[in-house]
Amino acid sequence: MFSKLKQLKESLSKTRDNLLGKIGRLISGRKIDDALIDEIEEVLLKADVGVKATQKIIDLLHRQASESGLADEDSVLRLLKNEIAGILTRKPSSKSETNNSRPLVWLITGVNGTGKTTTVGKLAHYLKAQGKEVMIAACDTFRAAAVDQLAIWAERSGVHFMRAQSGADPASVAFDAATSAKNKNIDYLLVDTAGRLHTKANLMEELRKIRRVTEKVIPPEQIKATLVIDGTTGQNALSQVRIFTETVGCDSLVITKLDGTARGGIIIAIAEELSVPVDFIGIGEKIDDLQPFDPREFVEALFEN
Ligand SMILES: Nc1nc2c(ncn2[C@@H]2O[C@H](COP(=O)(O)OP(=O)(O)OP(=O)(O)O)[C@@H](O)[C@H]2O)c(=O)[nH]1
Ligand SMILES: [Mg+2]
Repeated sequence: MFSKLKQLKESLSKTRDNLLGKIGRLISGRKIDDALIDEIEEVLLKADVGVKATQKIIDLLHRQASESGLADEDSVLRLLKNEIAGILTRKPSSKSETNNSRPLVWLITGVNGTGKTTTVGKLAHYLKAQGKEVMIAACDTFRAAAVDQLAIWAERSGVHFMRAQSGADPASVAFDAATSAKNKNIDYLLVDTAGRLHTKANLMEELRKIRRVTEKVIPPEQIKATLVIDGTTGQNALSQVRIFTETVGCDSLVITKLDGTARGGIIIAIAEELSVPVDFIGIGEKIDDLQPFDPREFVEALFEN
């Protein structure tokens, strides 16, 4: 049986090697001085930990080195682990955890190809396995093949599925699905939307319309806008969050493709710089390659083989 933590450790292996593996190799047998701390800073920045979180970690290293001395490799790694754990666990609580009304609508947004449709399929599977009634609204009217794939996943998981006809108005599908979900006492309505560049005003307006129309049926506090970020994107992720927040709101994040990337440090940058919680992480292409983001497990997977 493949345990959850083992799955997480395997998928984070490249990030772990790029981040702590590199730092470990760097400091092995060397004196912990300013020059070495500069090199550690470079590793953190290259691993997408972000300027702010990196600065925080580096300041701490300098302080610790001058005050009590950082004797060895282990004390540096221990300090890094504590600091990263501290940054990741400061996450604000997510909207859905505090709301008992149903249905809860998750409006899944994001730029092209980040893994939205795949995430909707995985999420439906995850929630269904927890005994929830789930409906998917496929509001992407551009990618028929992807919608067909999603329909197959929905059927396999035994969840309700509503699709847009090609060329239909995505907002009208969202409206129909919201109405149906309400009548059927569905717990979760997952709305998959087409990928859009956050710089294209007309597409962002379409997203706003999907939200507006859904709010005609479902109270706004039951609607969660969830932005899907590709974990391999690097620092651009931060501006995606900012712009989606301005246009359609951003209540939570899903970070995908953390398997196979060495740039998983982005999740540390996001936690340090933005007040949006990470709800789930995507760690593969299969239907069960999605995990609720657990900061403690994440740190453990990042630090231990
Ligand atoms: N390795 C890996 N691949 C993923 C993950 N999530 C999605 N993918 C892959 O990323 C590609 C794009 O996924 P989609 O779900 O179609 O992305 P999308 O955001 O819906 O794309 P658009 O609707 O075109 O914007 C597919 O090949 C997925 O299998 C993940 O967590 N890990
Ligand atoms: Mg899609």
